[in-house]
Amino acid sequence: MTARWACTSTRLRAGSTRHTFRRLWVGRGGWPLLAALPAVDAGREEGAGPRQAAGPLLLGDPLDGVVIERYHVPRSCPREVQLEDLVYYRYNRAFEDVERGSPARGGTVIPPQASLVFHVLLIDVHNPKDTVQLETLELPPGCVRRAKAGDFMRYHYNGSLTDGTLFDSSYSRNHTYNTYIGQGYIIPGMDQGLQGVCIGERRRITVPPHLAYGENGTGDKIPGSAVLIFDVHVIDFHNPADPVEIKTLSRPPESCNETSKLGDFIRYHYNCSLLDGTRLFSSHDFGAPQEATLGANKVIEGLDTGLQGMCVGERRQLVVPPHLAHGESGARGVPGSAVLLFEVELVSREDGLPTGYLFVWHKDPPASLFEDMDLNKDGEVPPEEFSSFIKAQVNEGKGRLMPGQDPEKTIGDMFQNQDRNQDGKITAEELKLKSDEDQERVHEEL
Ligand SMILES: [Ca+2]
Ligand SMILES: [Ca+2]
Repeated sequence: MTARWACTSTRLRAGSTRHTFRRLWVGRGGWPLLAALPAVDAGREEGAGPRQAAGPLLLGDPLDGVVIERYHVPRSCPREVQLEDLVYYRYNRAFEDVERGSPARGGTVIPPQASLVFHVLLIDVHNPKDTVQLETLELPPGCVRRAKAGDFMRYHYNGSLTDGTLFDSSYSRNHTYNTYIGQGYIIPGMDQGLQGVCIGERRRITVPPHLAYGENGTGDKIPGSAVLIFDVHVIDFHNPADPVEIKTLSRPPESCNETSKLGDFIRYHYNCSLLDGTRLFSSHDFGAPQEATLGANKVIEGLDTGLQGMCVGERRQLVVPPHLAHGESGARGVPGSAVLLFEVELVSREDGLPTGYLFVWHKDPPASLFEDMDLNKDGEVPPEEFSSFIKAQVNEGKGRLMPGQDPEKTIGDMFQNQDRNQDGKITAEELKLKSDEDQERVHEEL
């Protein structure tokens, strides 16, 4: 028969022996409640459940005539004493004078026919057969993903003993605890207890000693055979195999023919936060969209991926795991191993140029390139002539400059590249197209 130790106040007066009266306290709580003894609430009378568990502890069977009153039960009572449990308790004992019927405390000699009154405070209870107990304290709405073995988790926790003594807290260190779960890096009870949590969930995990620090305990704060209670707040978790998670929030009404791709120069707005809602960065703080060339290692890998395939005007939500963001060490304002949440909006998109190119022709370059550049036909091309020529090509739609940089700077860089002896002018011998240079280099290598 299963012992039934309900988590409510219980007063038991059983049997025919009128003078036998016992008080047993069950549940978990603190000493001061003993002072409440005289104020037993007889109105909370319940069934005869406690006797099965009380017998082996204090009195032995049979229990006929034992009166048990539960005069305090803690609000949270996840674990009730059952047969074969190992219990830790404190007690006070008093006598009841049978003849006079009035309690007499103290003394070491137990008179004949005395009734014994025990006030019992249960400190701890566990059973080698116990498993981890889970209690969800808060579950965020819309949880679709639950943690599994092999996930890497960041969480805060308060760890306490069953009497409420706090033995450890991540909050005191002002830093989440970060670990893989289900792989033996933490005590088995936590490895088990953290599985199945949602991001943002608050969960109470009660760990029996054989899944924690066993009979010996650890340090000076966790005694032997202690049941541990962890109140956990999961900040985020991810798996090292996670890709960027992409969710389109809205698309422009008209369909777009071209979407963003590697090499494109794009402008985009973004808001970046942690999964617990902590706001980190926003392009709106700078009053202008962020600019980037996709695939040019200018943004984190997760954005390089998550910003591809977008129509101009599209809005997306991106969940970026740390191995595609700022990694284990984090960055300024970004905690190590943090999962990042982005909301991005593509503002504009232009085809980029091949790597290393500052300017490309849309068709073949003019056959008489140097002559075309040398506007006054004196055999030399100074910066002014060069700049006028390139701008004319762009204006006539014959070629285009590298996007995302001040055109004057780009043209200046092009001039520097061509003026090989750095005398401030380009000669016919100096002028070379990059495609020809690349061609020559390939030949040399061959
Ligand atoms: Ca000239
Ligand atoms: Ca020169």
